Amino acid sequence: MNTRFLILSLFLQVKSETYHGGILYPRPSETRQVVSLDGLWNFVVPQPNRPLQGFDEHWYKKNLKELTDVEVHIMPVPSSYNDITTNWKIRDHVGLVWYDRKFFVPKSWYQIGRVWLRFGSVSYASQVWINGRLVMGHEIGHLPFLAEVTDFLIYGKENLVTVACDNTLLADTVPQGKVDTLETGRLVQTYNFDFFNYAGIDRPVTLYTTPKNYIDDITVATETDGDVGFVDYRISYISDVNVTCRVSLIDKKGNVVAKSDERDEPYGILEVPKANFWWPYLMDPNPGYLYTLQVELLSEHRDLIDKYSQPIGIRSIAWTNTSLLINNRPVYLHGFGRHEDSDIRGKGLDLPLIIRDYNLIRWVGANAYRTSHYPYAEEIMDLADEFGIMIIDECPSVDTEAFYDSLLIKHKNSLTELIKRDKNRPSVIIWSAANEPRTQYPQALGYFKEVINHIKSLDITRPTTIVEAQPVNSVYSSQFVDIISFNRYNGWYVNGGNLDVIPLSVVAEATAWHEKFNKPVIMQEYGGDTLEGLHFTPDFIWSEEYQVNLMSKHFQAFDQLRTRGFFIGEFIWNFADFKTAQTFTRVGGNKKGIFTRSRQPKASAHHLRKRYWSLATQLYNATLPNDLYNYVAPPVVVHEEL
Ligand code: GCB
Repeated sequence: MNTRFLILSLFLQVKSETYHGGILYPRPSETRQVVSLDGLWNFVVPQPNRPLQGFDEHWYKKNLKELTDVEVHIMPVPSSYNDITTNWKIRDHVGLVWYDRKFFVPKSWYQIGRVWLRFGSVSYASQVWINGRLVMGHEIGHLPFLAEVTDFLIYGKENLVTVACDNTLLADTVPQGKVDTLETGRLVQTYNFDFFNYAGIDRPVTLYTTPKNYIDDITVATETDGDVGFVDYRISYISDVNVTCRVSLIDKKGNVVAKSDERDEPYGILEVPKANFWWPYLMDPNPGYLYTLQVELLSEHRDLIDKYSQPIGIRSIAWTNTSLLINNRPVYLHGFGRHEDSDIRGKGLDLPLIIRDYNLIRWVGANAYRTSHYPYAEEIMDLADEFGIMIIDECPSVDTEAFYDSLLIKHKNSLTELIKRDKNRPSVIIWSAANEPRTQYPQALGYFKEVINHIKSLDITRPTTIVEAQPVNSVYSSQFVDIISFNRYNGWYVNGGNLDVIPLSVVAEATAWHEKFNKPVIMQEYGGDTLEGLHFTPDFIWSEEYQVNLMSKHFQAFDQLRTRGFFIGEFIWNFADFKTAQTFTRVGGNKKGIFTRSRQPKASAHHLRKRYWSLATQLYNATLPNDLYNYVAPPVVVHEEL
């Protein structure tokens, strides 16, 4: 079986059904109802030598539970399926898997208007049927997709939803991968990126209603001038009757602070005197201030047709060739590269984990992170908005090594979908087009010119970056971006065991990037694997002491660079240990976390905490937490000589 066929078999048939309108997060309102389809689904892997068994036997027209020649598992949604069972063949499976579940649709929804089915993400490609009829397909994981299912449902009765999910990564998928066949005939997925290729229905599934005439999308851009905020909005709607759009901006106390004029057009600018700006964490005592933009679609007689409430923050972003400014103040980014990753659930959305992560992020005094190496769940992004954590929002392009036209189309699609999803988020301050592509190849020039132009055609309010691993003099891409990002593992992959070289190397490289491209520079990744509980003094590679000292040497470099005026951020790799593919270079995964995979601090976390809080005190006058330094002895009292 040619594995290319797996993905192609899915997508040739479905392009036309995919919804190309807005992708607003499902929120209940006076005119909308939301029902979760999360829970326990049935799950089946086809027989090993029959990858298309489900299609051949029309599983989408059957209850998976009733199949007899395959094992039917119970699978939690949302979750990656890989680590849930005890079967390595499921963990390492390549190709299609099938999910289904029944759900009830109330009779009252008949003629309610429209009913929609939305997936927060399915990794990587999927097709969806309702009651045996194909409703949509989607390629690219980590991004939401939806379809109207009004005419597919049986009202007042039980319905069946079936999902075929394909995790195959090939030369023209985002991200890229390769499928090989072992001597035994088993397929194996290989890829260059350094995280486990988790798959499945890993984010929430929702069924929701809108009226027949409905608000389809909202686009907001904000500006500041003195203490006045400006909210530029554009509403798109679908309606077969004449409508107007009433827009109101509501503060946290419920007061309407601005509203559209009497014409109620679907676009306009709201002016907010004495606005509460959205400030990053630690830059203001009340970071992450969010207003609600309430949008109402009204009939000619001013009756309410549809209503949607969008959280927004008022802030400005500007950038120069040396700095990045939020609300006209230069910011210095101190944070992490991260992953959506945890034991058992893989990349599955897990609210306790997310809250724990944000508690640790704030405890450590970070003000930013990058969604390395794919878009994170909307629920995670909502909390970044709310806590004032600045986000470098990365699309799922990671370690691309060959640049094809067909890949370029999909890469651009992933950015279209990402920007459509995250354009209104105040936390998103930079778009990252890719992580570590092989930009030393001449084909990268035309490819990334198009990618960056594409981002600019969708959003000019935020700067762009590409996270580079190639040396400064060999890249064909950095001239197109607004901000230079580079990754370098000094003291680890380069000069492992030789920490003393770090300050010199980091200062020299960051300076070279700035001198060549005349743009602000961020170090997006540095770090070293560290086995929790391994101690050596003097420090030795893999020990907690080594990680702490590796960081200190980088801090010295960063502090020198900060005085030069163009260095705008430091991101340690990684927030927490995470799972990778099986290889002899990884002991149970990547251990560069400053927290363990179960989110407990290594010595490095305490060390980083002292630095990030000192930065926040120096830069923004933040008050240090009183448990930052341990009691050692009373302050020294100097007795004057009599
Ligand atoms: C990198 C990659 C990241 C890896 C990291 C490492 O440059 O961007 O995905 O996990 O190195 O630890 O090797």
